Amino acid sequence: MTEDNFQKSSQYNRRPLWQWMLVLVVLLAAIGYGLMYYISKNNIDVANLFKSQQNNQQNNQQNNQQNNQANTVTITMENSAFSQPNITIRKGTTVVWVNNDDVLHTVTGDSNGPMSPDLKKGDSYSDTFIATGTFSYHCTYHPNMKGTVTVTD
Ligand SMILES: [Cu+2]
Repeated sequence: MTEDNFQKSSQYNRRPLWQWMLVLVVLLAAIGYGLMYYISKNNIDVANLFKSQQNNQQNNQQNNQQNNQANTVTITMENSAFSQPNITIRKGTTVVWVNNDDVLHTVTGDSNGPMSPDLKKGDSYSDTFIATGTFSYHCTYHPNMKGTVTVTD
């Protein structure tokens, strides 16, 4: 073996390591690129998934708020009239009557149902309806002030 050949041979011997490094770098680059491509491609789905989860949470919150709002109905008494004289509600709903008039009003069930004290301006009276049925009521001071609450399951 000449010196030249030896150098070539040693070069040749060294080369696999360098090649290994190159292969490793190329492999890592390929894996990295593939991974990034995979992530970037899936990221849209992941982002949408996250977004839709957020939307679901927001929807749930909105639904809860709506349910909370739906569980309370406010009826104002203005110009000697009930703002919503006839309402239909689900069992468990709370109805709040608020007197916005300068005169006294009451919420008095015709036979059963709500039975408020005298309500002066700004006063409110609430009743949670746990039994189904139709409850008609009136104001003891103003016989024309009438209303009904229909409670369904
Ligand atoms: Cu009245």
